[in-house]
Amino acid sequence: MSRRVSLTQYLVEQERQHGRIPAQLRLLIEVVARACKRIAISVNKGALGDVLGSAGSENVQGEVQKKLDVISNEVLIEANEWGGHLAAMASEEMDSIHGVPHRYPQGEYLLLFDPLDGSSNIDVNVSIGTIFSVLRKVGHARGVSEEDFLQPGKHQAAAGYCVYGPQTTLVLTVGDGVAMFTLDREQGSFVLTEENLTIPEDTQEFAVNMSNQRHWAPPVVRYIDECLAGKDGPRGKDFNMRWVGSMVADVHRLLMRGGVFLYPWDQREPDKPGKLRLMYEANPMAFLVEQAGGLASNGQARIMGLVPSKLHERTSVVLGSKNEVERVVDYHRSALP
Ligand code: P6P
Repeated sequence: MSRRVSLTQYLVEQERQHGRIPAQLRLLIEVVARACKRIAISVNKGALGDVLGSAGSENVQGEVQKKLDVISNEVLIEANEWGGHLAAMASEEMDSIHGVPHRYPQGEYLLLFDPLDGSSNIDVNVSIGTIFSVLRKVGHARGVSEEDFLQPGKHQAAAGYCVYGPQTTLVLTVGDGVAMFTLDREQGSFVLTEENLTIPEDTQEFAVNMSNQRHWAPPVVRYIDECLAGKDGPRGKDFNMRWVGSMVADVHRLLMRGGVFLYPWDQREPDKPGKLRLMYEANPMAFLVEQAGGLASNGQARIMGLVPSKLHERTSVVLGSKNEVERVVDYHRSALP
C-alpha cells in the first residue's frame, strides 16, 4: 500500500503549492492537532481513568462542566500558549478571552474552540469532538481584547473539528476545500484519508431534536412535517432522521454523505436566537460546510455574514445540503409579513 500523506506533509505541500498556509498558521494547526491527540487519549480512557462524570463546576453558559470538558480546555490552552502563533484564545469553557502570557511571543492569530462538544454523550460512550475556529488579529496594536474576536465567520483563516468516535478524525479547511485526516495510532500521527470533501446538493436525511417540535417557528414546523410526510407528501420522497446530540458527529455525517442539520430558534427562550454558539460552533462548521459545497444559514441570513456583538453569542443553525437549506430559508422568507 502506498505511503499515506501525513498532516505535516499536507500542510507543507499546501503552503508550497497554494501559499495559503503561512508558517504561523501551519504551526497553529499542527499544535491543535497534537492537542486533539492528547484529548483523544483522555477520552479513550473512559472509566479506566479519572475522567468521567462532573467536574463539580459550571461554565459561562451555566452548564455543568464534565471533567473531560475541563481537561480538554486545559490541554488546548497549554498546547497553544508558547508557540508564538497566537495573540489570544477563547473557549466555550471560559468567561473571557485568555491572552498569551507575556513571557511568550505574541502571534497574529486568534483561536476559538469548543474543547469538547457533546458533553452529555461523554459518560455513555457516544461520539464527541473538539471544534476550532481561527481568526486573524486585526491591527498591530500590542495587546488583545474581546473586541478583536468579534469578527464575522467569513473572516476565518481556518476551521476544523476532531471527532472522537470509532476513528479519531480531524477535518480541516483553510479556505481551499475540506480535507480529512484519520489518526494512525501505530504511527501516532494524523494521515490524509479524504481530500475535497463534497456535500451532495440533495439529501433524504435530516438531523434535528424532534422533542422540541412543539416549540419551533412555523417555517421549521412546515419543513420537518413535509419531510415526515414522505413520498406521499409534498416532497414526494421518504426521509430518514438522525440525531446524535453531538454537533461534531451530526455534521461529520452530513459532510460524508449529505444531510441537513437544524438547531432552530424556539419559543422556550424567545430572547435567545438559538442554542448553539456562533463563534466556536456555528462559524467553524459553516466554513467547513460552505467549503464542501453546502450552505449554512440562521434561517434568514448566511451564518458567516453575522457580525457578533459578544463572544458567547448564540444563533439558530440550518446547515448542510444546499437545496435543503435553501428550501428552509425560502419557507422563512415566505412566512415574513
Ligand atoms: P440537545 C451539545 O451540547 C450541543 O451543543 C451540540 O453539540 C448538539 O448538537 C446540541 O447541543 C444537542 O442539543 O438539546 O439535543 O441536547
